[in-house]
Amino acid sequence: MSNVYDPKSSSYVDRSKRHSNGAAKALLEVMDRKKSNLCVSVDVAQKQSFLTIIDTVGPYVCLIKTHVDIIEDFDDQLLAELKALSERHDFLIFEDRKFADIGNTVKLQYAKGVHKIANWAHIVNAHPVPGPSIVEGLASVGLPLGRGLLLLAEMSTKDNLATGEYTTRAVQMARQRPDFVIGFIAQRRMETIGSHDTSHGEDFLILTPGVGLDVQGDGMGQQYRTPKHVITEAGCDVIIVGRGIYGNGDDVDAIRKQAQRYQADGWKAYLDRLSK
Ligand code: BMP
Repeated sequence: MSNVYDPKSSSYVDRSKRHSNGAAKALLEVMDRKKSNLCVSVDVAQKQSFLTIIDTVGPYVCLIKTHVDIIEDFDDQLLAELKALSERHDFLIFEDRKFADIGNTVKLQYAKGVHKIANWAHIVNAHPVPGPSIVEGLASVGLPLGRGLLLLAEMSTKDNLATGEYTTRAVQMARQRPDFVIGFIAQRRMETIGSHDTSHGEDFLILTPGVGLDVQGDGMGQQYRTPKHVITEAGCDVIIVGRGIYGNGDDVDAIRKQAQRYQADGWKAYLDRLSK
């Protein structure tokens, strides 16, 4: 059928109009505006290093991914500076918290504690393992603030358990809350999973970790694919890159060059996909 909607062949900006969730819309719009489908995952333990990397890669990314619990000298000033950088460089913030508990607990973890994640993260993610109640708990905090949630439907690591029926159930959970669940952490598109009818125009954001241009793994189970494989071939939307950008030391010129390289490569892969 030629009129079946396919997110893979639609532009990011056209797709932004299909999303009602504010965070999904904003992400697709910034991707189009900055010509970037690059998310940098800033997994470092010192506040100064964290902020320096973000300030350096900021112009080239649509999204910054954080693991805020890694930071040893965390304070509220760090959050103020992170927010200021997000406004100056025009990117969204994704806290990779991987919530995985009962609704009541995740609600507290999202809104409270030292980090008060809901106050500053436009997007968070959750493991679907507890079932739909995890989404309900998080939505009760995030929806009033205009936030979005990603479910981990697949993982990038060798021999991970998020496959088959587990992935299908994750997609079914997302379909129950399209106002809040904006997509997945996954390795390929998810719309055809558990449903052969894509004509109703389903559109999920697929954010994909395990991306690297120079190495295939990290010796600890991580598996890397190239932007071409992830974006052009598998049809994912956002490449998540961590050590591929800053793994060779603190030199800001080297970090900037790597961010520019991944941005260019990811965008070319997207244009190649659209022209197919
Ligand atoms: P790196 O590019 O340095 O391997 O970092 C990948 C990042 O993506 C890490 O922050 C990790 O927590 C995250 N991630 C992953 O690698 N695989 C997954 O399946 C899900 C993730 O969130």
